[in-house]
Amino acid sequence: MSENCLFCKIIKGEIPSKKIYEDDDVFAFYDIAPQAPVHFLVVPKRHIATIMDMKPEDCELVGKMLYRAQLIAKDLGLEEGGARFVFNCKADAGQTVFHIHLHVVGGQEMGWPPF
Ligand code: IU
Repeated sequence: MSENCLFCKIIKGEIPSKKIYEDDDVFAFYDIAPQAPVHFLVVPKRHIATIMDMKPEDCELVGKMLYRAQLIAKDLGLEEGGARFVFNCKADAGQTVFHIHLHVVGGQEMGWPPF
């Protein structure tokens, strides 16, 4: 846990969120400002600031995030149409919260490239 991290506070319940799922390693909740009909975030309970701060020992944890994200996506009706699974990393990608989070957006067609 990191003292002033917004997502650490959400995980601890100090800041409210619309929780979807929680286990010992990961936490998932609806994004407060959805960018698509379905938009949720999957975060690790362990504080990792950016994807570029990943260490070898984080590989299994990030795999668990992805695994859980696709299960939730299917539960929320995205299996047929698919979804986008995104990590924004640092300034150029628009990362605003420095605790890694996997965005899952879906429920509509999306364009590419995303800028
Ligand atoms: P980003 O990839 O760091 O830009 O994404 C941060 C996301 O966190 C963004 O989509 C916000 O809407 C979302 N969020 C949230 O769900 N709850 C909050 O209390 C805050 C941000 I602050």
